[in-house]
Amino acid sequence: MSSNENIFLANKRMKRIFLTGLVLILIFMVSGCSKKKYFFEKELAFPKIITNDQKIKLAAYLVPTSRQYEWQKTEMNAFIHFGMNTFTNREWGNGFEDPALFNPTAFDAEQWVKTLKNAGFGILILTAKHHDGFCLWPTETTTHSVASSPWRNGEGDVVREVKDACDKYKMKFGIYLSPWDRNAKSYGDSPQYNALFIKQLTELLSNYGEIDEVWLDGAKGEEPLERVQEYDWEAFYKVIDQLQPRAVKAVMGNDVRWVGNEKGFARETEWSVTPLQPNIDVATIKENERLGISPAAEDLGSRELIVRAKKLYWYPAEVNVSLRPGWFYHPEEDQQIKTLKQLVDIYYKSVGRNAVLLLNVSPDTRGLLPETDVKRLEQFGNYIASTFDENKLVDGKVAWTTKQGGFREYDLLENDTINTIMLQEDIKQGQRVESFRVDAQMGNGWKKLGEGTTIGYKRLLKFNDVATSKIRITILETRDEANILNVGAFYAPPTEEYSANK
Ligand code: FUL
Repeated sequence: MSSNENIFLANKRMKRIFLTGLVLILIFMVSGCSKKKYFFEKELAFPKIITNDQKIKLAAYLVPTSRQYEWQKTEMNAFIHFGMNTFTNREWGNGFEDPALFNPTAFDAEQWVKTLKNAGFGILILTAKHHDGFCLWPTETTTHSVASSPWRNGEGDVVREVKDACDKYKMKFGIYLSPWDRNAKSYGDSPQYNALFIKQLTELLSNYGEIDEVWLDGAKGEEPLERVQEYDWEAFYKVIDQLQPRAVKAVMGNDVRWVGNEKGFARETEWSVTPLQPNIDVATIKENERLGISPAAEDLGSRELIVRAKKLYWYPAEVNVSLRPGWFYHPEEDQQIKTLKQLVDIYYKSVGRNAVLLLNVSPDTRGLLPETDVKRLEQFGNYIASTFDENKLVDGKVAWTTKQGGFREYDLLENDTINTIMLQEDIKQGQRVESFRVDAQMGNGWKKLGEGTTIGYKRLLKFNDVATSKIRITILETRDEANILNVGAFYAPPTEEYSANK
């Protein structure tokens, strides 16, 4: 071994000893020996010498970055799939489509944005480029774009019009830019295509103002061997972080995680604290394999998993699901729009399970959201707003902290019928609650309304209608002192009745 190598190893050892010491000091601080609280933002590497209990305790001190927190607060976002596939009636184009096919007859981005904003959606994410490679903005990287289409005589820019409408109606904006590109000639020549992709990202993230989310899709279909592409994720991340430091990077990005299905449901137990990371390099792929985890895994955050992990991340779930069976518009699906009942169920199982809902809508060949879809979105937005606008509890917003087993009672404003309880943890102090229980006072005693596992940013518990004047929330298990931020009681009317009356 050369003396250089010796110095290198000694430095490495010193660094490890130093980091271990640092983490141990932090453990000491979070163990209650210090009044001041310390948190780990976004990621946390465990030192080698640490007990299982200490690992669980540290997991309770992992918190979101401010952009992750802002994103979580949006609760409901909208996806828009619009592009070449809208005109070819396909879900996945092959990249050989003639740009002349792209010609919406009554394109109106304001109609999309007004509808979505009124329905309560926070960010609008547009498919700037899908797998077929057709770009909805006049890019310098390819002629396969709106600039070669007859729409607005080749002078149009869908991204610009949607972003302008978002600014006008105060909606946040995000982009979906598919890494898989079936049109780009350079696809498969890795450095060359990566440079093209970076140029596309740069155009979109430099020329359209504030961008709040960049959706990096993981789909990569079968391609001939000479077109197998190695993406340079690290470089993509750098461009996004530099140009739009407030944007979250989703799915193949490391700020927001794909929930693992496209049905609209998060898990009953949904942890934002997890060892999972997107499969962007060999080391990450190996670590995910060692732990046996993937976005669709049943368990992403249990104590058993944490004990086996080397690192943990704040990596919250996003639930993407479409209002129609497909992502793009297909006339034959006009009768298959999700019912209000299905949408409300999705809301309870996404927003109500510590995830953010990303509901997709599909403008048609006119460039408009079909009237039936607009009506359904209106109905859904009104249902959610009217159900959750009025909290029936006195002092629901008074924050409290408790150890395992602690509880708090809440009076209702008046004796009233309820069927939903909403709970929120203060995730700025971590996600900690592992199980809770809700009871209602009935006569002289208490009746159990239900129980659940994780809370996180928001948890909704649904039960049969009950008339009561007092409820009790008990924190059964928690990884450290639980910080409850907000509790609500609501009455959600039957969706059938609601649909008939509105
Ligand atoms: C997937 C894509 O392959 C679908 O076409 C769609 O865009 C969906 C949201 O993501 O990975």
